[in-house]
Amino acid sequence: MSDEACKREDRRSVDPAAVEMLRIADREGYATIWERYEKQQPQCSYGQLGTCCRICSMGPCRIDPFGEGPSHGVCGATADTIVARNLARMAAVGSSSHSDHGRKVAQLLKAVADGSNTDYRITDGEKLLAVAARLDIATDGRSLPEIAADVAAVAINCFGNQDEEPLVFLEKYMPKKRFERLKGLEESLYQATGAKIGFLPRGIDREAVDILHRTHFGCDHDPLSLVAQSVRCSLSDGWGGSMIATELQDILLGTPTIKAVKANLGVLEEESVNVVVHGHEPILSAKIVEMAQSPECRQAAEAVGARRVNVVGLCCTGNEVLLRQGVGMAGNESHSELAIMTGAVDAMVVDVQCIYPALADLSSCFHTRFITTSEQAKIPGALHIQFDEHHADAISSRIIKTAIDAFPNRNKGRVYIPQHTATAVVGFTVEEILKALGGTPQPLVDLIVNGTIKGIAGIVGCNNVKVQQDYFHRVLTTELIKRDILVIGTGCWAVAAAKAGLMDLPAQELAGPGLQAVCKKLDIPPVLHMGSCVDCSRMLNLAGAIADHLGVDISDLPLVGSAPEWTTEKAVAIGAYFVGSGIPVHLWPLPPILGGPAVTRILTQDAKDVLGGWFFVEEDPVATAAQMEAIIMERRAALGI
Ligand code: SF4
Ligand code: MSK
Repeated sequence: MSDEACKREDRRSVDPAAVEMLRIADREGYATIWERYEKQQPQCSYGQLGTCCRICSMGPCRIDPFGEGPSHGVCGATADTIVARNLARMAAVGSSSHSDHGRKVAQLLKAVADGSNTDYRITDGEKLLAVAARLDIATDGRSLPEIAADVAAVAINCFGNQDEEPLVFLEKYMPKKRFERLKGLEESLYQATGAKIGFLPRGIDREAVDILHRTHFGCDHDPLSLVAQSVRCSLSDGWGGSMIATELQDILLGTPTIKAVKANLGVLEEESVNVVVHGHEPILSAKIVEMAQSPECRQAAEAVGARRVNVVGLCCTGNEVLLRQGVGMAGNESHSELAIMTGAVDAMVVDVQCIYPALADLSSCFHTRFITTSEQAKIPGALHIQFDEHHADAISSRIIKTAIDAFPNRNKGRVYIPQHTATAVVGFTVEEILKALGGTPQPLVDLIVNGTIKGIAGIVGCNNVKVQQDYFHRVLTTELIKRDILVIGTGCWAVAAAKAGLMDLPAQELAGPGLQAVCKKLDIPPVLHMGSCVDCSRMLNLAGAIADHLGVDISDLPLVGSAPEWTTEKAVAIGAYFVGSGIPVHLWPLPPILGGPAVTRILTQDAKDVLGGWFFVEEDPVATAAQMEAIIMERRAALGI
């Protein structure tokens, strides 16, 4: 079924596999996010505009920005204060989610280095040496565990750093010009106002706690100060927590390489025990993939009449094992319920983030074991098998055994797997991109300078029930490559692009003549999968490599970002650290800031001059592509290219 046919067919999703499953959901009466969304209508317009506050017990207070009601909360807070405080809290939660993920990876690296964890090992020694070099850690004549211990110590210290100096990871990874610009900005604002407004993060934990403190009742009410801290905290995620997660996961689990994989619900196998891994942290899921291939698991699966244990991914945990281990991708966020409805999932194993609590109830309608594993993400109705990385082998074996035990209970008459998969060529880490270019960014720079490629668009983010699933992702991506703009990205967007065939080599034909010729020469698709949400740090590193190579700031480069179909607070943090890094960012659906005119002006206009990056919103994907192209052309003109 073509996209257009799907669009007519079902306003909920443009994905043909989803359309088939939604027909089953309608027939059988399974509740879905779409149905629950309908039941929530009309949603609160104060919430949509960001003007409701329940920070203290004199509230909740709400302000109608159209002048119909009170103009101030009980304490006197304005709409802008309320909007800015809510935004800051979103940025703090999003940053904390990514960064706490990074913390666990740093602790694991420490344990592997000191020998207290033997279930994991240093898989990519070359990457360890590269990270150590970046952090100015001595490597000559030292063993890998010794170097890893130092890398882990620097990373762990970034979380709890108590002094006023900028975060070490940020200082070592951020391009010089961007670092100096943010430092200069702090100084000039201090000289102009006499007040401290910081943009360079100090400690990762500290910046999030700072937001919790300053948004407490009776603290920071200044929209500019609150927005600046939101950016600072988000920068501690992008160049700190997420960077640590990506770099150290590569050391422990291996840096992804380019490979071809399959994406969509058709990766489930009727004759196999299907285990779906879902969430964000690959420390457990990588083990599950490894264990599923062991002779014991294979024999146990055969003993219950299954062909094998087939591990597939969802969301960002899926992206992690997709890129490193070539595991099939069952889908993005909105596919999670649909996967269970196939009746072919024997276990869905979740770690943290982006997991609908509804999955527990839905699983109980089937034989599916819904297994939570993190103390930070427990869900009533789930089977909880506590993960502990010190016993990772044993726990992952137990999880697979649970799935195998569930297989005989499968009602074969209820199994329906939509036969849709697309091939995707994935694994475009900075290392792989540079390798394809001959080891230096120069060929890419040349292609951009001579206009063969106009610029680069980074797309991130989720599925959102307010947008037809994958529609914005597909149309925007197709429109951009048509305009000779290379598209890179992560997260659920990457899954959408993979499912749509946009990451397969035939998609080269959809690209404009310049991009098409380059992709054909390099034998790559025009749309590059760079990983999971924390791997947005890879996009920062690519931007940084090009900027440093040219001796310019990131904000000078023809780069632009988008988070169409965004859902989570993590997307707010990603958008804010892109903006803080000098990259303009498109958002859809509307962020909850429009009730604060000053906040809206700061983020959509003032930020352009101050940071070089800013937010803009647009509902139509074709119009969005046109605006993104216009930004790229404006930057090209400013560079004189
Ligand atoms: Fe209302 Fe002010 Fe309390 Fe918010 S902090 S709930 S605006 S009184
Ligand atoms: S999983 S943050 S829904 S991209 Fe990273 Fe997808 Fe968005 Fe979660």
